[in-house]
Amino acid sequence: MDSLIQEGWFRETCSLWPGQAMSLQVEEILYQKKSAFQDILLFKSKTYGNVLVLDGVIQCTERDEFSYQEMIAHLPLCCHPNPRKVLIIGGGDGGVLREVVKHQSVESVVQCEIDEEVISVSKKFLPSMAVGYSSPKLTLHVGDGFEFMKQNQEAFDVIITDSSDPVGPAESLFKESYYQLMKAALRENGILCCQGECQWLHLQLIKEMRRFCKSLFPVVEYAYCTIPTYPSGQIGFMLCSKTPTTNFHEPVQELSQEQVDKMKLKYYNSNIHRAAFVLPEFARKVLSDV
Ligand code: SPM
Repeated sequence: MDSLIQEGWFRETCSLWPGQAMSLQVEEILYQKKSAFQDILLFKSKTYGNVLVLDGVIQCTERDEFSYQEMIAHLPLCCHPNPRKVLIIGGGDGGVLREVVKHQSVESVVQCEIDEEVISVSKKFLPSMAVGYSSPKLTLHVGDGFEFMKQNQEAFDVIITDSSDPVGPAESLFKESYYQLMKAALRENGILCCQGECQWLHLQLIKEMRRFCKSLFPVVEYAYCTIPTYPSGQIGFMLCSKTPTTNFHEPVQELSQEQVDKMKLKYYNSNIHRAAFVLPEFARKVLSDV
């Protein structure tokens, strides 16, 4: 892990984005340890606040995390007519949970995170994200998402998978068998939203995921948001619905400006929801083939 930081700069390299690297200037290393599942690094950066890194890859920074966390939560929740029971797989920093519990209709949330160590460092060093852990709506399950879903069929209105990338522990979360499990764990009119990688870097992976999702669900869409500290400045979301009439482009719950302000949203609003599904031509062409 030491080689990740050299001459005061953290550098993020990975085989998933060959030939490019994101660097952040480090002020102080706050935590560095190998858990049972992964290498965990938490450092204070010069301009992006505290930064969580798992296996050498940036998961969130205090400065820009809100775009990803708000979008992965509110895109599916605002497309479901009455989301009451939500399952979050992963998301150990707590940011997605923080967003999900803002919805009044949501009565209960189960968060299933495999690495307890990520939860505890986030509570200590990322309090603005981990704030969700204090919600009375939450049941926290430390364990494997696959096993949890096998035992909880037709139980959830919305499932959100906030995972790391498809190398190492999260690889299986980008496979058809995982989506089959989510389908079985969703209620009849359920919706899912998963970390869906970046159109600039992983278009073929996204295409393959879209292909198998379409064999499982009547409605499948890909959306994206901007975020400076993920590779190429963007990340996407795979959304699937069990209801053929779902139109992901048009939120069924339109948020008024008053609601946006009350929910303290900094990225999501109903217009950015609509815009998130409009793809640049190079991606639209490849994905519309499927
Ligand atoms: N709650 C925040 C956890 C972040 N989960 C997604 C992390 C993805 C990091 N890599 C992005 C690479 C995009 N190609």
